[in-house]
Amino acid sequence: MAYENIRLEHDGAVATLTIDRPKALNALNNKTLQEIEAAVRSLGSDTRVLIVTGGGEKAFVAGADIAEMASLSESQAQEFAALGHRAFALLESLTIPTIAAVNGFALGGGCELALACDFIYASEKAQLGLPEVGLGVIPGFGGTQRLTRAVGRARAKELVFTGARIDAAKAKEIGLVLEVLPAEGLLAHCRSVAAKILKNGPLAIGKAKRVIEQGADKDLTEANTLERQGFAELFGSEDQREGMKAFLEKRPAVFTGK
Ligand code: DAK
Repeated sequence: MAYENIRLEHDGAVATLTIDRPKALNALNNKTLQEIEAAVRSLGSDTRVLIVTGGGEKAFVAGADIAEMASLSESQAQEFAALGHRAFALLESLTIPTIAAVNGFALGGGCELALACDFIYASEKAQLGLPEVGLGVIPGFGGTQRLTRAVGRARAKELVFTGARIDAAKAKEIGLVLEVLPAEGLLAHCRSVAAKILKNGPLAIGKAKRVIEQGADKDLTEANTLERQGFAELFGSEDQREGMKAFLEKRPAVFTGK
């Protein structure tokens, strides 16, 4: 499929989704959100890791498109919100690992897009923040909730109430990003992490992702029950048999995701 505002590239089992509208610092307008939704929906079972990044030199995504939002009618705003929620929920529901490569401004909806991924690596140039209150609104693509889960209530409130932009080093200090890389090494780092992931059993990774996500909002007993069920469900899979057989035969496992 031909896209206007994004690129979806496949390199073996790793797909890279680039939000690519540099003239507007990759801001999310209606068309871009539609394309993100279509791209995520198009991923087949041959894709096992998704990297999300921004096109151009300056931005990951500078937020929802303010110029487009400013003139929305109430019903258009509802459609825009529903589309955004659909696209973000779809991204978050992927069973494969998703890595945000934040290469510049990740503000508002852009920061929320990164937060909807499993984890974030940032370039030294990255600036992250949720400036929505300065526009008279609050984050609307899950930012208040996901940021709070990522960095805790007080930090999340500080960032949301002040609308402050923080640099990559500060974002790492508070646990919002995992690592800070030189700009030219950011994607290579994400790909090297993807390569490590690809050596492991895809069914097990999908299951681990599910129990981590579902368990995070439960008490420990209930969460551990989920883990136990997930562990047991993997027995009988070809991946489980192959993983353990390969270990005993002292060779690398060849996983099929079955
Ligand atoms: N929207 C539209 N255009 C944008 C943009 C944005 N968010 N950010 C930048 N641009 C455009 C600029 O207007 C400019 O366009 P031209 O003037 O060249 O035509 C071009 O990108 C380059 O930007 P600047 O000239 O401003 O570049 P600077 O380096 O000087 O500044 C900046 C970079 C990132 C600091 C600055 O552009 C900036 O402050 N941008 C806005 C950042 C922001 O406030 N982002 C949050 C947007 S609000 C919802 C769900 C979610 C949301 C809303 C509703 N519902 C569920 C209902 C989310 C809201 C947001 O994300």
